[in-house]
Amino acid sequence: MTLQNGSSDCHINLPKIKFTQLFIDGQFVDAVSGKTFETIDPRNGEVIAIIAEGDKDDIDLAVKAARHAFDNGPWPRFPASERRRMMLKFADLIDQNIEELAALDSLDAGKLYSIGKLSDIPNAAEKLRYYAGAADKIHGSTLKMSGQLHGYTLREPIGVVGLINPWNFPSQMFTMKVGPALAAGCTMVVKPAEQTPLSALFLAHLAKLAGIPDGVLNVVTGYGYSAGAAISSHMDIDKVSFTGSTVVGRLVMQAAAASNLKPVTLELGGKSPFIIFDDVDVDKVAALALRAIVYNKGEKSVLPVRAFLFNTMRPQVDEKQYNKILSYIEIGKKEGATLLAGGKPAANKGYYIEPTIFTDVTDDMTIAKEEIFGPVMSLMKFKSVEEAIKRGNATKYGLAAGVMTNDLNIANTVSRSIRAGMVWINCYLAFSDALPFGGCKMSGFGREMGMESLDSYLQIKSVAMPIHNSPW
Ligand code: TXE
Repeated sequence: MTLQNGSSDCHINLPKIKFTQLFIDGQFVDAVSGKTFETIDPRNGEVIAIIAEGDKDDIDLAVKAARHAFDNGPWPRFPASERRRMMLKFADLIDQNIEELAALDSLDAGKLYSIGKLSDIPNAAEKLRYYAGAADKIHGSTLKMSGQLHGYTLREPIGVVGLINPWNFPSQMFTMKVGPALAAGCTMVVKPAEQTPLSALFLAHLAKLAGIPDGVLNVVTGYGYSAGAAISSHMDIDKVSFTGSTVVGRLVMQAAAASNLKPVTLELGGKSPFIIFDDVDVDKVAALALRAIVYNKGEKSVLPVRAFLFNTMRPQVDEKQYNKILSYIEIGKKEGATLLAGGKPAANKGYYIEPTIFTDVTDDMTIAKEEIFGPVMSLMKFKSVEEAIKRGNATKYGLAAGVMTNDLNIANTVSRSIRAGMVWINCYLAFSDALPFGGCKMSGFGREMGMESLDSYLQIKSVAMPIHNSPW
């Protein structure tokens, strides 16, 4: 069999789906309720596989396993070099299974197989390597105290963590959260998005092959309102890292506060401005904007949705997302924006939408304010640096921004004035595992990637003691 409808995907072999059950305490098991759900191929709306539908009872079991592994198991007690060794092995196993993982994400999320093979999956392995390298470099400080005392800090794993992921980068988001959690010595329960459960289960299998002890990494597939909510409200989970919509991020934070006051990291939606000044090469900007807006089919919160142009077509992840994007396009037309290109379904089956550009978009229009999360871009004109900054900031979100100019003063002024967690100057979508990523305002708080993410899985313990061995 071959994958259908995808330009570069036409001749890849469909992988046999090996793992469809929950992964708890090192075993693949059915949901306690016995319930299942279908995972759908967005190219054609057909069922790929039937997956175990975990809910609160399964989260309880997974947390119990993770708690036991944290309190009694070897993972947090290993020399850090041992954690590093297993994480590196896990990364090597990802590389060895690159084709299967790329095919699973391509099937489940409608991603381009070739991009998965060249970028998503190697990057997923690299994230583990980055944090594996940090595992044995976690240390506190020694401090001088007053009197005959000295103090020092220990940086200890925060405990059992809940990791809730969206569907746009299934394998990469998995290791982006699992990597720092493993390096810190935490144990965890991962809930992948219901649209894309396949690669998470396969990755859990690879973690076991790498020697990561049972109970350290558990994966519960299922829906957000049940399995996801059970994570954020769990009394025995010590931290939640969530990536997804702003609406759900708020629910996660409320549940975390109402239960055991667990800290949360929220990486939410965005409405990123791409500010282009007239001193730059127009062809270069068009090429960059084209690459940026079709990147991952517009399913990326940092995309420069208030600016420029396009190409390669991929399906949106599911019918809900597809209908949502089409309804935003209708709203844009009704509110008076001019449809310059696209705007329609791009195939008679599957969830394909034409890359779409609006002009004559004003700041008060819905398409200028709300995150569409699809290949839709609005072009807006400005007359001064001040106006560009003011309008760039006229959004409730603050995830990312871009500025194109050859004037260093303007580049520095804009990058410092835009309220966003990430600013690209004369480039776009330039990422590094070392560069912390996350937002401000309603794009959330806390950072993924970089040492900042590792810090969020550690807590500081201060210890004080007399310098001489005598009671103080
Ligand atoms: O997100 P949801 P969806 C944004 C983007 C997009 C929107 C919708 O704006 O249009 O999210 O995507 C789980 N308690 N981003 O529908 O619903 C859910 O099962 C706990 C931005 O996928 O937020 C899934 O695992 N968890 C983003 C995860 O949360 C719950 C990337 C995300 O689902 C839950 C993707 C609940 N009550 C989407 N309800 C980025 N920043 O890159 C759902 N979930």
